[in-house]
Order: sequence, then structure tokens, then C-alpha cells
Amino acid sequence: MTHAVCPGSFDPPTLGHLDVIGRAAGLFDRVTVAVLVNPDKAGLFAIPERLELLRTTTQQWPNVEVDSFRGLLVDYCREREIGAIVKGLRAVSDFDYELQMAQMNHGMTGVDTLFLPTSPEFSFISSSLVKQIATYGGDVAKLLAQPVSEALTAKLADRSG
Ligand code: COD
Repeated sequence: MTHAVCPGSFDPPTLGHLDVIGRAAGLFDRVTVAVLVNPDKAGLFAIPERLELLRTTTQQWPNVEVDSFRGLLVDYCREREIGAIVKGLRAVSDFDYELQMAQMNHGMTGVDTLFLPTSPEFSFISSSLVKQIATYGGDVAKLLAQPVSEALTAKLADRSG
């Protein structure tokens, strides 16, 4: 059985993330979406909220599961016998850093990284830009799945109220 991981911060998950996850689900028997627990970065959404949003928005793919991890991604892969890391590539600017991480991860444990080129309609989307635009009242509903868009609106209303 082929098993891949789609790792990330997912704060919050965007349509770009979901595009990569869905395409990975078509390529592998099993896909784990793994949210990094970063003790140095609180983020806008708490980890359980991100997990819940990912579970809700990936339920159309029965071979996708959602989890969180701490520490090194390669250790997580080794413990769960995950053979591949799947990443989306948005632009050349992503590539330099992603290549370095892929080579480092392969050098440490032999786990390979597969890059899926972003679908053009999602290439400009990032969680950080979505948060920035939404914070200043911009409309980001087209960049997010509906449950994520609603959660973001509620979160920002909570914070300002
Ligand atoms: N279109 C396509 N793909 C996208 C888009 C989009 N619009 N937006 C994001 N993506 C993809 C990217 O491939 C990205 O890698 C992934 O989704 C997740 O994106 P983010 O922004 O949620 O997550 P990042 O980039 O903050 O996540 C970084 C990791 C958590 C994957 C990385 O830091 C990591 O593996 N950390 C664990 C510690 C570790 O092992 N460190 C050593 C590394 S060598």
C-alpha cells in the first residue's frame, strides 16, 4: 500500500492546499494530511481547529486522514512507515526552499518528496495572504472552502469584538 504525507501549517487550509491533497489522494492508496505543531508560532487557528477544518474539507476523499505532528517530519514518516512527502509548488520562489528541504529529508532518512505543480487558478493563494486580506476586510471567500471561510470570518469577529 502506498502512503504519502501532505505536511503543512494549514493556518487556515486554502483551496490551494485542498487541490494538492485531492490530487495526492488520486496518486496514493493512503494520504495523511499532517499539521505541524510549532511551539514557537501560535498561529491564528489553534491546532484542533485546523484539524477539524481539514477533516471537514477533505471528507470527499475516503483515503485521506488528518493528523498533527511535532518535531521532524522525517521522524513522523519513519514512525508511520510513510514512503513519500507530497508538496505543492506555486512558483520558482517556493522551489529553492522546498528543494533544500527535500534534499535534507532524503539525506536524513531516504524519504522522497514529490512536487505537484500548483493548478494555475490557485497559484497565488497562501494562508498568510488570505489572513492579511481578511483582517483588513477584503473578500477571501473565493480562496477558501465554505467552512473555512465561515470559520475565518467568525475568528476575526471574535478577535475584534
Ligand atoms: N497551491 C499549491 N500548493 C500550496 C499552496 C497553493 N496555493 N499553498 C500551499 N501549498 C503547499 C505547499 O507545498 C506547502 O508546502 C504546503 O502546501 C503547506 O503549506 P503551509 O503554508 O500550510 O505550510 P508550511 O510551508 O508552513 O509548512 C512547512 C512544513 C511544516 C511542511 C515544514 O516546515 C516541515 O516539514 N516542518 C517540520 C520540521 C522539519 O522536519 N524540519 C526540517 C526540514 S528539512
